[in-house]
Amino acid sequence: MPAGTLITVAPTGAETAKADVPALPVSVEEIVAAARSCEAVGASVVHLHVRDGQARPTLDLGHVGELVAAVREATALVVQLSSGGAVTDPLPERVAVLEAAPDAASLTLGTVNFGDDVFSNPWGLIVELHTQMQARGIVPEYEVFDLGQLATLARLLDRHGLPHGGHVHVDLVMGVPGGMPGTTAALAACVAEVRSTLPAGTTFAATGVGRTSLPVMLAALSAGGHLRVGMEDTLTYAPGEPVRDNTQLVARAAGLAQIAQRPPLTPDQARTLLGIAP
Ligand code: KMH
Ligand code: ZN
Repeated sequence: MPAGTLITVAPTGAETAKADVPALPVSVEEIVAAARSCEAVGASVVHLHVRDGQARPTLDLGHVGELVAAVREATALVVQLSSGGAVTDPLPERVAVLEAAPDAASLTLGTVNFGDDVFSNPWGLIVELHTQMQARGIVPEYEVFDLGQLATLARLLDRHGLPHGGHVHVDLVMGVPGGMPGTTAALAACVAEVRSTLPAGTTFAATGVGRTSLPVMLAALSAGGHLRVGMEDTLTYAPGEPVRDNTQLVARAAGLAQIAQRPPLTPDQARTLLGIAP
C-alpha cells in the first residue's frame, strides 16, 4: 500500500452551466481561489478546464495560458490540464492545449458514450497526445472510463513507450452514463487488470461521478488507490444536499484518507510519485 494519498481536485469541468450552479468556479479568480483553498485541505493536483468570459468552456490558448499561469503563481499544486475538453471540441484543439506547458494533462484511452453525447477518443488522437506529451515533458494521467481502455493503455505503452518521467498513473473514471459503473466490483476488476497488464509500480486513482463519489472513494482507498474529487464530477454532497464548494469535497476525501492511515500527499510528494521534476 502507498504511504499517502494523492488527492486531485477537478473544480470546474466542461459540462455544468454557471447559471445552474452559481457555486461552480469558472473565472480565473474563482478557480484560483478554489485551488488555493483545496490545497490547504489536502489537494496536491488540480485538473483544469477553462471557461471564457461568458463562462463557456474554451480551449483558446490565451485563456488556457492565463489560467495555468495564475494557478501556478498562487499555489504549489501540480497543474494538470484537461485534454478532454468538452464533447463538442475539435480534436486538434484538444491536442493544442499542450502548448500551454502544464505539468500534466489528462489523456483518455477510448471513445465512450457520455450521457446523451459521445466523448470521442480515437486511437490516432491517443497516440498523438501520448507522443506530444513525451516530446514536451508533460506527464499524462491516463483516464479510463471502461475496462477495455486498460487494454488500449497496455497497447499504447507497448508500441510507443513509457510516458515522460517513466511512471504510469491511471485515473478510473466511474459512474459516467455510458462507461463502467461506480461499484466496488468494477473497481476491483480494473485494479486486477492494472496489476496484471501494466508496468510494475503503476498507480491508480478513482473518480466516482455523481452519487458514486463516496462508494468509489471508499473502494479506492481500501484497494490502495488515490482519489479525484470535485464539482466537475459531483454536485450533490449527500442525498438532498448540494455541494457547497470544492473545498468541502476535498476535505471529505482528505478525512477518509486520514482514516485509512494514508494521509494526503503534499504537492511535492505528488510530483515525486508522478515523475514530475520539482
Ligand atoms: N468533459 C468530458 C467530455 C478530461 O478532462 O480529460 C471529458 C473530460 C475528461 O472531462
Ligand atoms: Zn475533465
